[in-house]
Amino acid sequence: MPAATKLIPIVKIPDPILRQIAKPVDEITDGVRQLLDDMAATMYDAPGIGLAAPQINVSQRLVVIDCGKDDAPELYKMVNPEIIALSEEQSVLEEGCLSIPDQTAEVKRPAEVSIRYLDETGTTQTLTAGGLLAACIQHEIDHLNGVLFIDHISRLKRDMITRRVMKELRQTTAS
Ligand code: GNR
Ligand code: NI
Repeated sequence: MPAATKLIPIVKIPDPILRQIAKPVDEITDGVRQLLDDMAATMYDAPGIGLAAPQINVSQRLVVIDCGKDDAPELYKMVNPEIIALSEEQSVLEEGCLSIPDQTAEVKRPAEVSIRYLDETGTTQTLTAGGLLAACIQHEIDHLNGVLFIDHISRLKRDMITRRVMKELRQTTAS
């Protein structure tokens, strides 16, 4: 019988785990499936439309995404996702990140992406996406490579966002 899901605290910048390259998962065990379910519960609770394992302090190549509507959820659980194609066409979307609380910026990325990944049964899946799902997939795979959305914007905007988050952090941890 599967264990109940649990909510896991989300790691924020400047935690160094967010800058590490996450390790490929070599066997999809019940523990991995439990982690994916806990990640989904944590993502919905936040709420967010995606979550990568480094954000819950696990340096493994696991991602959950749901860009569906509230009344039509569309949950993807991905193990070892890999980009296999990116469109020439770019598009700009407003992004946020649960690890960079309360900050957003416009990010330009390829408009369409194709990926390959293993689902929770170990079956290889391929997926081609555009729109918000394409941006979210690229944002989550970036997390597995230690990359954050602020790395895709100007240094001025990045420094502004980083400074705001650090200030908030100081104020909420002040003794
Ligand atoms: O909740 C999230 N919203 C979002 C909006 C645009 C592009 C990407 C995202 S992912 C983000 C959740 C998160 O931090 N995932 O890593
Ligand atoms: Ni993020």
